[in-house]
Amino acid sequence: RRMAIALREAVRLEQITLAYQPKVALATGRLAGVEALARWVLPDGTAVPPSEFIPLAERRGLIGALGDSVMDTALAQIRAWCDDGLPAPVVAVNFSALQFQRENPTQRLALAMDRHGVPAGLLELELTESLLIGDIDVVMQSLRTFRDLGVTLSIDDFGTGYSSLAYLRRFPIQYLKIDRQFVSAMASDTSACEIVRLIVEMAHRLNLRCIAEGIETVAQLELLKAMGCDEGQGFLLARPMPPLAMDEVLAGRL
Ligand code: G
Ligand code: G
Ligand code: NA
Ligand code: MN
Repeated sequence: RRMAIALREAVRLEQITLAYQPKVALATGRLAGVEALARWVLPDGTAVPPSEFIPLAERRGLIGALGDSVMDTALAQIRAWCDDGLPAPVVAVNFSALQFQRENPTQRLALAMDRHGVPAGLLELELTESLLIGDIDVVMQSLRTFRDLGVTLSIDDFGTGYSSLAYLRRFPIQYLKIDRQFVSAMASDTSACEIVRLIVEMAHRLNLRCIAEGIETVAQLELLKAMGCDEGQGFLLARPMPPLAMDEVLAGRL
């Protein structure tokens, strides 16, 4: 309860910041994009993990305001990279299912992109399986509008939950993120390895790109390359980093 009040205050004071984690094209090793990850550091220096404050925000009706703040920060960052002459990467923002239940989620996003002068091609939304809760038609309409705007849509944590395959058929997505649990197990567990192989193959047959998240070892990386997985993300490749460190990565890429 006290946490909820503190979180509301932190959102209002714009104390929720973003860290950026690179996504790497596995065939070339080049930067393919970044994921924006929300960070909350209390005045006493304690970092509250997003795995705590995102669900808290969802329970307490704060995810709308938090989501707006995250989006605004991400778009301002893209603008700043462009203004600084850096090669702005596609930025993937996590988008909670509850954000679809608000009034006009698509118009809200379109206005925010306009306000920052950010082209939709530089924005990606990472969606989770919980998307299927609530009114499917409303979600579907929003997804189509996002697509029409030119925003990339991806399914996060693919393979977990209960309806992943239904998503592929019904939603206009471009990108699958293979859940970390399969990636971490793949070098030691044959079935995890075969599941990853099948997801990669299925993604390609459906004309989707795929990315493996949570890559921590060279063995995992080599297996994923051999399978033809398009992109990778994980501590082995790069950790989430503050904006200034990301500036340096982008500058080095010039
Ligand atoms: O940043 P990791 O370091 O701990 O993130 C933990 C979880 O929080 C992940 O599932 C991630 O998708 C989610 N998350 C991080 N930032 C955001 C955000 O801005 N919005 C939403 N909805 N989820 C986020
Ligand atoms: O659910 P989502 O995929 O958005 O989660 C992103 C989370 O995964 C972030 O908390 C990020 O810090 C974390 N993460 C990124 N790379 C790795 C990794 O290689 N290993 C582990 N354990 N977590 C990672
Ligand atoms: Na994510
Ligand atoms: Mn994920």
